[in-house]
Amino acid sequence: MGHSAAVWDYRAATEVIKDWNGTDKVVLRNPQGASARVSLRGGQVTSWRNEQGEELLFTSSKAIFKPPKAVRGGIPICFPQFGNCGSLEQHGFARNKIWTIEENPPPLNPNDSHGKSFIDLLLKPSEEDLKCWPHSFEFRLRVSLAADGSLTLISRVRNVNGKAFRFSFAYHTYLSVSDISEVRIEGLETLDYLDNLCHKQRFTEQGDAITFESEVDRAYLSTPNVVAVLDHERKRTYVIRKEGLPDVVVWNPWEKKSKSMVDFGDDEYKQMLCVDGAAIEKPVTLKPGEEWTGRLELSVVPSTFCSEHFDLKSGGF
Ligand code: TA6
Repeated sequence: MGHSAAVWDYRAATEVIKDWNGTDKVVLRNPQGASARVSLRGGQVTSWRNEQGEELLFTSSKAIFKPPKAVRGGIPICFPQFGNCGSLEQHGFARNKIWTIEENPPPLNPNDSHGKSFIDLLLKPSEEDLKCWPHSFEFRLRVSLAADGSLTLISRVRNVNGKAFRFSFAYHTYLSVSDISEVRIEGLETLDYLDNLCHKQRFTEQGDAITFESEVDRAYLSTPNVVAVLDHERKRTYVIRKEGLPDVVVWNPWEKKSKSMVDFGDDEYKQMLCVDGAAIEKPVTLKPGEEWTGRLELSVVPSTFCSEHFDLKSGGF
């Protein structure tokens, strides 16, 4: 009789620790050795490592881990406002709030838990928040790590208010790359974008894949649900799948802007690229009792595998 494979206890693979400044942080692990870390400060994923222990997300060596400054790296959550397009602080307040762990959230699709290590976080507005954004909401965030090492973030925003409200949103994803000049993005060709370096003027992306040789700060509109970021030097491709997030923000501060940011190293722009699943152009409107879901799945495949087998249009292998 064959030996039964030891069953991996996913609950045990979810551990809550305190980080160096006393903030609770959740560590997720999978049987193959991959891991992810989620800080309760901002519900921010601060680390995502593959089976070899290699860090897949960028965090600046100059990142400031003291509130109110948001941590420069990982995946900050921009809510209820993206950027400075509104009356709130840049990128909203959610990334600066302490979230709580929710033991029994309303159920998700069983596939979102089966064979995954996961944690459920909850954010509700404080009295202070309601003064600057007078809308009662419940923001549920599930972060999960699958057996294949892929990382999924599922945001559910419920309007528990008496009247409708609108918000914009982004998963501000700092990808770690080998050399920005060796990176290309596939899936955004020929799409319109709002250029944040040109007063949000609207342009249409020319040619084929996007490459980088200067500062880029754009919101691509009505994008496909799958985008690929190819890092040639590392022979690695980030596959970004998303739902409920029609836009994609692409940001690299390049040299000059890097020097102007206190929490960013002068040359660090060479090792990072932000590619954010977002809902910006058409803010999400929720009537009382309604709920919005924004889903982001990040996976990594060897570039060779990707170009031979991956069809962006179908989003499948
Ligand atoms: O995502 C692009 C962007 O809005 C840029 O304009 C840049 O400001 C970046 O976000 C970082 O914002 P932060 O508030 O984290 O400094």
